[in-house]
Order: sequence, then C-alpha cells, then structure tokens
Amino acid sequence: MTAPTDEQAYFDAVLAADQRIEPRDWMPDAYRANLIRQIAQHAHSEIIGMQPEANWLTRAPSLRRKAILLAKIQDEAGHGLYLYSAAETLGADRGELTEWLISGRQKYSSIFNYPTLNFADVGVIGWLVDGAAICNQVPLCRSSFGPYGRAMIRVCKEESFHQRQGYELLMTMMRGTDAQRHMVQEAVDRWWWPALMMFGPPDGDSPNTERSMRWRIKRHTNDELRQRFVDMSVPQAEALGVTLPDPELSWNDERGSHDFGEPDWAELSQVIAGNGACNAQRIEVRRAAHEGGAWVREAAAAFADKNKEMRP
Ligand code: FAQ
Repeated sequence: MTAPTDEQAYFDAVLAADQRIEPRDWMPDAYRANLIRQIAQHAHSEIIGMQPEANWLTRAPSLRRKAILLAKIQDEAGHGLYLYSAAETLGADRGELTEWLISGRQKYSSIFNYPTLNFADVGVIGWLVDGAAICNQVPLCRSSFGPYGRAMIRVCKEESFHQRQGYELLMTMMRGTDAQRHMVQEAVDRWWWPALMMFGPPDGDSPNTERSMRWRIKRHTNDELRQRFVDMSVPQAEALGVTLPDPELSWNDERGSHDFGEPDWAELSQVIAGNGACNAQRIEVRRAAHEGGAWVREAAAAFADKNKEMRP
C-alpha cells in the first residue's frame, strides 16, 4: 500500500484494509484516548479480578485444586501486566493508571465486586466469568491496535485453560454429594446475571460502541456478544446438570438463538458507580498492595540507576 501523505488518510486506509495501527504510527487523539480508556479498564479488571478467587486459595480442598487456582490467579496478574504494557505503548504512564484506579477515576469490570461465598464460586467464575471474558476477547485479537490485539491472543489461550478448569471443577462437584450439587446450583444462581452484565450496557445505552466499532477496536456490539455467550452457555449448563436462573430463557427457532430475560441494568449502574457489595474492599486491598510495594519500586529504580552509572 502506498502511504498517502495525509496522515489521517493513511490511518483511515490502514483501518479500511483491516491492518494494524502500531504505536509509532500517527493516530487521532481520540483513538488513542479511547484505547487507553479500554485497555486500562481491562488491565485493572485483570488485577482486581485476582481478589475474589484469592479468597479461596488458603481453603482449597486439595493440593491439586490449590495448585490450579494459584496458577490461574498468577495468569491474571500476567494479563494485567501485558495490558499495562500495551497502554504504555500509547504513552500512558502505568503509575498514573494505578492512581486513577485507586482514586475511582477509571473503572474495572463490575463482575469483581461480587463476593465469593463458597468453593463452587471458583468453578463458576472459571466457567461463566472466564467464559464471558473469552467470548468478549476473542474478537479483540483482531483489534486494530497491534499491541492490544497481540496481547489478546496470549490472554485468550490462557483464559481457555481457566474456563476448562472451572468447568472440570463443577463437573466433579456435580458427580459428588447432594450438598455439593446444591452449592454449584446456588453459585450459578448468583453469578449468571452479573456474568451477562460483563458485556456492558445494552447497545442503545453504550456511548462508546459506535466509535470503537468504526475504529475496529471492538468488532461486535455488547448485545451481540451477550447473545453469543447465552447461546454458548445453555448447552454447557445442560451437560453439567444445572439450571440457569432465567424463566424467560428459551430457544427461538426463527432467530436461531435463545431468547432471554433482561438483566437488571439499575444494578449494573450501581455497581459501576462504586456501590456493589465489594467495591470498597477491592479498592482498599489494591491500595494497600500498591502502598506496600512502594519499596520494591524504589529499589528497582535505584538498581536501574546504579546499573546506568556502571555502564562504560
Ligand atoms: N463493568 O460504552 P460502553 C477479565 C463502562 S474480563 C464496569 O459499552 P465499551 C478476565 C464502560 O467502561 C473483564 N464498567 O463501553 C478475568 C464505559 O465507561 P467509560 C474485563 C463497565 O468500552 C476473569 C461505560 O460503562 N474485560 O478481567 C462495564 O464500549 C476471571 C459505557 O459502556 C474487559 O475489560 C462493566 N461490566 O464496552 C480476570 C474487556 N461495562 O469508560 C480474573 C475489554 C461497561 O466511558 C478472573 N473491554 N462499562 O467511563 C471491553 O470489551 C469493553 O470496554 C466493554 C465495555 C465491553 C467492557
């Protein structure tokens, strides 16, 4: 492709050809700001998302379950780091992003503001929360911004393992006692609707979707992905032997998809606004970890300075 002299025209041509914008390419300020917004929110979600499952690390019922859970939580930390790195290629400052998370200026996913009340929650988070994350993130592998799309490829591979470990845990519990089956069903009842809310508000109330799709950052609308997730989850629930807590859920032959009930959008707004069950606790834990880690950052900076001085 010959590069047009006009930078905007070149940017438009790259998007029209479904190619990638790279960090050194010219890009509109609003494209850059929108990417930083989404990538930072995504990174914060991965980091805050470690907390609900970490609640069960010390009480995992076997060494095997503990090792799996530990590996999964460590993966989430890694995802956060790839994503902060991707945001840095756009000129964002990682320290500033963390400050913005802690001060409430930037958001993170609503889903991580719900409590994990029993061990089946670990399985249900893997199955439904990581399942929803995969559904949302596989199309992001084709995001127009190179570093984001490439980070997503690796993240999605790891999310697949997370989803499977959750499903396998639930299968095991469903083959167990009545009490275990009850725990699984009770956890599904609590997580189903919040999982549907992960895809964001309905399309009519989603201010960012139109522009993000035009810029090929997002490839599908919130409602399209929510529908895909419902269609994917119904047969999985049947195979598991659990009931999804939606009396309106039914197959629609004409549409070739499931009809389903309306999530409680007022609840989503409340959780996003900081009023969910665990918002305050999640931010407090993150703040304490950040402050507790100050000495590591200082030591790393001092070490880097020392190395610079010693270089010939
Ligand atoms: N929670 O105009 P839209 C994971 C905000 S997966 C909180 O539709 P957009 C893996 C939105 O930011 C979870 N806020 O926005 C894991 C916007 O506010 P703003 C993270 C939400 O960007 C699993 C406003 O509402 N995944 O962590 C939510 O076009 C297990 C209006 O919304 C990602 O972040 C919500 N649910 O679409 C980790 C994926 N929904 O910024 C540990 C990448 C919307 O204008 C354990 N992100 N908002 O002030 C995306 O795909 C998109 O950003 C959406 C939202 C789909 C989340």
